[in-house]
Amino acid sequence: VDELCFPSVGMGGAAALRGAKVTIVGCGSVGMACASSILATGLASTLVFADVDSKKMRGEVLDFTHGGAVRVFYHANVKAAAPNYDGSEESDVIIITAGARQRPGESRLALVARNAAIFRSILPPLVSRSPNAILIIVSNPVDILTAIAARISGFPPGRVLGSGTYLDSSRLRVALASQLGVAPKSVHASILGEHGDSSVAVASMANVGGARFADIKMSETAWAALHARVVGAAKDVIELKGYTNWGVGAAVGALVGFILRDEKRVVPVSVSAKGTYDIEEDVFLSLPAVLGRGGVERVLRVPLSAAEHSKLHASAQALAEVARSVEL
Ligand code: 6V0
Repeated sequence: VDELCFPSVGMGGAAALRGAKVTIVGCGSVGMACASSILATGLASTLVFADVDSKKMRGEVLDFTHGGAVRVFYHANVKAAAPNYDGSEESDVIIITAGARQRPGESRLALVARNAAIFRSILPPLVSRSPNAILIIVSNPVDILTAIAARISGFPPGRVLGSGTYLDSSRLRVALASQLGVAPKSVHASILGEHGDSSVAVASMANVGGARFADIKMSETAWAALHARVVGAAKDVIELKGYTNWGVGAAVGALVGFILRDEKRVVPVSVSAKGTYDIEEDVFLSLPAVLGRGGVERVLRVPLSAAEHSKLHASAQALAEVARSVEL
């Protein structure tokens, strides 16, 4: 059944035959939005949920299972992991959304100590059960926690990535597209650096259907205002509904698809940045990365303007400062 239901195009090895196994740690609003969009890819044959709140986790498993007869993409087996993470063995991808949620008005960086402690407890049992997995970190502050996850897991840097500014870039593309009256997919624009206040909206790379941003004649002020709106977008949603989940869930589902289909898609995600773009700090932040079955297979060096380059460095320094205050 798996072979019929789960296309093997572009997938390598055992995962091609059995469909992939994906574990999601954290059955909150973000984890479940990720689950829904991963199931929609049709690439996972097994989806494992884990959460300290075992009652909620079992409820989510049951709820997802009920869709099995009516939604083709729910053919995946959705299961709950044991408290010690038994059941998550041999996962191809592990997504971490566990953690404390950003409170209204709270900066992402203020969450760091609370979530770092959670990572120290959950990662060792997870990685010992799935030593070949690719880790995708979503919990905030995502860049700091991705660095912590890389350190704790001992995985090579390419197998640990953070969802980073892929979501921010989507927000930017959607905003630009609505201003220009074109489809977001026809807008190519990236936000690099920290998923947060020091991010860099890269105007020099932006283009719409091939027409460069410079040719669209958007002023620098208008670009800066757009970037500020994107940086504040999460706050807007949190003020309205208390949390964000669907946008990030869609972004993470797409990332999982790029990896499992071995797409070699170039997207901004949080990667080990030291040694690239002349960054000297030992930090993770978002850079254009080639995603495939090996995780982050390469980081692309794109030409940045002098101002963008220096903003990226400021972002690295801001993250390094926070990292120093946390015991990695
Ligand atoms: P939530 O709805 O409170 O869910 C968090 C879940 O984690 C809860 O079900 C908890 O029980 C569970 N949890 C807590 N501790 C543990 C543990 N030790 N082991 C297993 N599970 C645990 O939060 P929500 O889902 O809204 O957000 C989760 C995280 O994602 C937060 O850190 C957010 O700040 C972060 N986000 C990251 C985004 C990004 O773009 N990177 C976007 C939105 C939210």
